[in-house]
Amino acid sequence: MRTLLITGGCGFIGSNLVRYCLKQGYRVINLDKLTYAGNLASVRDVENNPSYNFVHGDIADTDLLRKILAKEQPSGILNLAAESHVDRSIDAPDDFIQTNIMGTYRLLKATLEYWENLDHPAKETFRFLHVSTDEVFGSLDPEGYFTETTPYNPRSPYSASKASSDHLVRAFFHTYGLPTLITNCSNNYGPYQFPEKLIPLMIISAFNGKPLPVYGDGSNIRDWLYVEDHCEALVEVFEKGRPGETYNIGGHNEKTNLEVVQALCDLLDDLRPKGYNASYRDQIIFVTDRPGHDRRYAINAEKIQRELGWKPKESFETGLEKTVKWYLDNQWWVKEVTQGKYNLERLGLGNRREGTGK
Ligand code: NAD
Ligand code: TDX
Repeated sequence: MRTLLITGGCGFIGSNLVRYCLKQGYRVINLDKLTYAGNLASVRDVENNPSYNFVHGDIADTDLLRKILAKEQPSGILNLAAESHVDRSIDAPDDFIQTNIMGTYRLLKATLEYWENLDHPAKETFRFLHVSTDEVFGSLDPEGYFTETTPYNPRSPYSASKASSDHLVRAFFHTYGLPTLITNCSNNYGPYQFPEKLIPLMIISAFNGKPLPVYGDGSNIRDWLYVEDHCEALVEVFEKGRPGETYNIGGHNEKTNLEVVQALCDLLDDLRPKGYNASYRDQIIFVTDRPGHDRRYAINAEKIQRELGWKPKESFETGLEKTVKWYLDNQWWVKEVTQGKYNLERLGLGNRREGTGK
């Protein structure tokens, strides 16, 4: 049984990936710092699985990393640990610099030390997969797509920190020969996403009779991918990708934010009708735009389809319906992960910048 070290496995994509890898027959070590976005509730269903082990810790803790690697002898690392919310990076960039840049660097350094001392054939088959975002490429006009050769042009503290980490990963491949892979993925949605992000925030706010705040005029475009499709793509890249390469992952689902929010309202109107001709759409309001709001993201995912045969299974309609039903059925989870941490308030106006910068 091959062992994987997954970092950030108590977050949204990480917890879905932990479940997926266990189903694929891997042994999984989950290293997570349990920030506001990381919750043991998201992996409760696997905590007693004998092939699963949780370690509470930081990817920037070199001593801890050395101990985990020496003890668990993983045949690969999938790095998902990160600060991931653009709005929070506007208010308080420090944690983004610390975890996304310094954390990735320390993880790379400890991994290199471990990999250099591996014997044949473990050394040849070892892989370090760094999970990144399409936001490193910047913002698109109405035409065109991000490809793997699109120049980096990050525009938020979040995307700049992710871009830096991608560069470090590539540097470790070219300089030291560490067998790395990078994936750049579009917006994910699905179960276990922290309710600060657009789709869960709108579902939960709608259901609780709160306003649905659409930034600007709602015409910004995102390319949506169901999280389980992303997990499948990550394992394909991990198992079959060529070291040193980058793979774009996308859902071929470009939607304006207003279209997404309206689709959610229509699903809720069917699943939990308000009655008397009222619609959840009545709760939509337009609010001050996000500072530096990227206009459009859209992924060209031909490379991963051509080379690895991956394409998404879920359509936006089927994925969104599954997601809405999941949030309606799992309100215990929402309560548990938000309690004392987040009250669905507006973030990222940049008017309460925090952090010491030290
Ligand atoms: P998330 O915020 O839901 O989860 C991040 C997890 O990392 C949490 O469990 C948190 O506790 C953990 N973590 C944070 N700092 C840590 C540290 N220093 N050490 C160990 N653990 C730490 O994020 P997500 O949406 O699941 O994203 C996962 C990864 O995928 C990120 O790298 C993100 O940049 C990338 N990504 C996300 C999306 C998306 O739409 N959500 C799209 C493309 C790429
Ligand atoms: O209340 C809101 N109203 C609104 O109009 C929120 C929270 C968001 N938005 C808009 C902003 C974006 O155009 O919706 C869009 C999606 O916003 P987020 O869910 O914050 O995601 P985004 O900023 O696009 O970034 C996401 O996708 C790429 C993830 O958070 C990143 O981690 C990932 O890298």
